[in-house]
Amino acid sequence: MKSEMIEQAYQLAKARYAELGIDTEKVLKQLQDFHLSLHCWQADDVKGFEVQAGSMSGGIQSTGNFPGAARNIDEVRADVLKAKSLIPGNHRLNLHEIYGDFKGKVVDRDEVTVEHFQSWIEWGKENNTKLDFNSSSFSHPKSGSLTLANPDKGIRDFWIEHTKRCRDIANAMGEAQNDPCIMNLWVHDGCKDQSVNHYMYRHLLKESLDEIFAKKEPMMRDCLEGKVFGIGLESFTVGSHDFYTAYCSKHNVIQTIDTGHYHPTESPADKVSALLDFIPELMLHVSRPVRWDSDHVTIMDDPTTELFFEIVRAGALDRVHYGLDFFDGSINRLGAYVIGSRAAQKCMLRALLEPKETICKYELAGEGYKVLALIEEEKALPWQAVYDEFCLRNDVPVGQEFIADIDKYVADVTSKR
Ligand code: RNT
Ligand code: ZN
Repeated sequence: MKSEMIEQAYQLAKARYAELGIDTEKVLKQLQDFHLSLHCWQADDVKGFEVQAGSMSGGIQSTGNFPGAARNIDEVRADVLKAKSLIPGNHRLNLHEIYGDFKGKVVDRDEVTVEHFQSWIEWGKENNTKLDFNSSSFSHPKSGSLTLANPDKGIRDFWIEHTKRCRDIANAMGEAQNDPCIMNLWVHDGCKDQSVNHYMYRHLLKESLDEIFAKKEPMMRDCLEGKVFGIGLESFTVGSHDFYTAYCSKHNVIQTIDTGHYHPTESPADKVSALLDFIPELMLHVSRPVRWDSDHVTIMDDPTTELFFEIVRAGALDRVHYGLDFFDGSINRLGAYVIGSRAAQKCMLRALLEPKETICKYELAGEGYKVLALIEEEKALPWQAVYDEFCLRNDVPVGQEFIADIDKYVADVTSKR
C-alpha cells in the first residue's frame, strides 16, 4: 500500500475524530504504550520443551495438525520474533514453566529453578522483550484431575513446591528486567462426574494458595485464573470464578479474566467494572471460545470489543495486563499470532477513540437515544485509517500485507521443519 494513501486517509480520519473531540495523535501515543503479553504456547500447540513430556492433559486441548509447528526452543524464539516484527508496538512474552531451557535433561516440575530460564532472561534483554510467567500443572503424570487441591498430601506438596519455585523464577525475571513479571496461576482441578467433597477440595486449594503466597516476592505479581470447566472435568471445577473472586478480593491478588472461561451467554466484559473496586489489577487472557473454551484465534468480535471498551470506560488502562491465550493448531501459527494480536490492538484502538465524554454527558442528562446514536456511529468511524497509520509509523506491514511476509517465512523457514 502506498504510504501517501495511508497518510491521506489518516488525515481525513483525524479531522473526522476531531469533530467529535477526539485527538487521534494522543490516541496513537496511548496505543504505542499498550503492550500485549504474547503467549509462547501458540507456537507449538502448548507442548513445551520437557524431555520427559507426555501427551496433553489437564482439561485443555489444541486441535489441528498444521505443518510447521516449532519443535524446540530456537524455533519458538525465531517464530515469536517473526511475529513481533509483524505486530506494531513492543510486546511482552508470556512463558509457561514447561518452556524452560532444560538442555536435554529431565527436570521435574518440583526441581525447576531460575537457571532453566537464564537463557530466556538473556534473550528477553537482547530482544527488548519483557517476560511474564505461568506455573504449569497440566500434561504431567501427577496432574490427574487434582493438583493443588489433591487430598493426597504428597501430590499436593509436589504442586505447591512447583508453584513456589515458579514464583521465585518470576521474581528473578522481574528483577532482571526491572519491571514486575506477571505470573498467572491456573490449575485444572476438578471432577469429571458427580462428586461430594466440594468444600474439602476448595478448602485444600485455599490452604495451598495461602502457603504458596506466604513468601513476599517484590518483583513479581500473582494472578489467579478460574474457569467454568475443563474437558474431562465437566462436572465440578475447584477453582471456579466465585472461589477466585473471593480469594483475590480478600488477599489483594490480581484476577485473570480468560474470555473463554465463562458460560456462553455471560459477558467477560461485564466483570471489569464489577471487580475493579475489590482487586488490585486485572490480567486478561484474550481468546475466542467457539461453543466451548476452544481457544480459537482472537478476532475483533463483539465480546472482545466490549471488553476493551469497558476497560477504557472505567479509566483502568493502567490496571490491566493484556495477555493472549489462544492456541489453534489448524492454521499457520505465525498467522494466528499476528491476526490475534492485531485484533486485540484494534479493539483497544476503537475503545480509545470512543467519544466517551460526550456519551457520558448524554447518559447523565437522560438522553438515551443520543447515547445509542453515538455508540452506533462509532462502529463505522474511520478507526481503520488510524490503525493503518499506527502500522506505518511502526514500520510494520499495513493491512493484509503481512500475508506476503508470512508466506515468505513459510517458504524459507517453517516448510523445512
Ligand atoms: C486453560 C487456561 C490457561 C491455559 C494456559 C496454557 O483453560 O486458559 O490459561 O490456556 O495457561
Ligand atoms: Zn487462560
